[in-house]
Amino acid sequence: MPYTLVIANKNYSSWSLRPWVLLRALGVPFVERVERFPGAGDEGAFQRFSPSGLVPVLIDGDRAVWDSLGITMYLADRHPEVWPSDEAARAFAESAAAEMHGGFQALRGGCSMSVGVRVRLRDPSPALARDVARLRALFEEGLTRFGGPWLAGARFTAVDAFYAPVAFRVRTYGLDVGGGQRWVDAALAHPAMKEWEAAALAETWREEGHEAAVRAAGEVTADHRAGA
Ligand SMILES: N[C@@H](CCC(=O)N[C@@H](CS)C(=O)NCC(=O)O)C(=O)O
Repeated sequence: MPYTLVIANKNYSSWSLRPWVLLRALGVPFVERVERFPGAGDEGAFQRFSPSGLVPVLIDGDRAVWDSLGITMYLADRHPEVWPSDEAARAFAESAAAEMHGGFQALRGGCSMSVGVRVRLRDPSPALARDVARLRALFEEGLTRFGGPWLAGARFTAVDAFYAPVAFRVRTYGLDVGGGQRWVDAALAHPAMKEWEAAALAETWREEGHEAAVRAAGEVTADHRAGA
């Protein structure tokens, strides 16, 4: 039986994108199940299938594995290509993925993922500017040390999956990641990212919390989603 990956709306769900793009990029078969973000009055809806009440969740037989990091660790035990094989590249990839998982709060809060929308940011906070500067340094380091086109070398691995939502954010909000733009362009052109983007653009359902977060960040200059 292939894995089942439970995710939320592709336009918004940055955490869902990580294991989804990892599995697709590695060619690991899985069945996708999309659950819409719960609306007002239905807040606990994801608790019906997710131990944490959040997505993504990977279902493997009678086992539910949750959290994008937990899922990545679980997959790495079964698919060695999840991380780079070179030790130095692997140390960089694991550290950078952990940093993304636990950090970049200003980026997450101030530049909510909305794949189909373009925004002119208003007054980026000093904390957001620090996060963007850190992204630039991290991307440039990975590309320089391991030769690209991916963050830890010639193969797309879990570190690229962890930063995949950032590629969409960089485009949506016009963030300047310097030499890291080379990775952003490669990520946005990857067939798995293109597939995710096409599905995100086809979604007509809107979730007001995410929409409000995007409007709060700046002026919406374009919306490429169906029905917009
Ligand atoms: N640390 C978790 C975060 C997961 C998360 O926040 N998921 C969001 C969707 S992107 C969610 O399920 N939200 C539903 C809710 O808050 O009701 C992970 O890495 O998977």
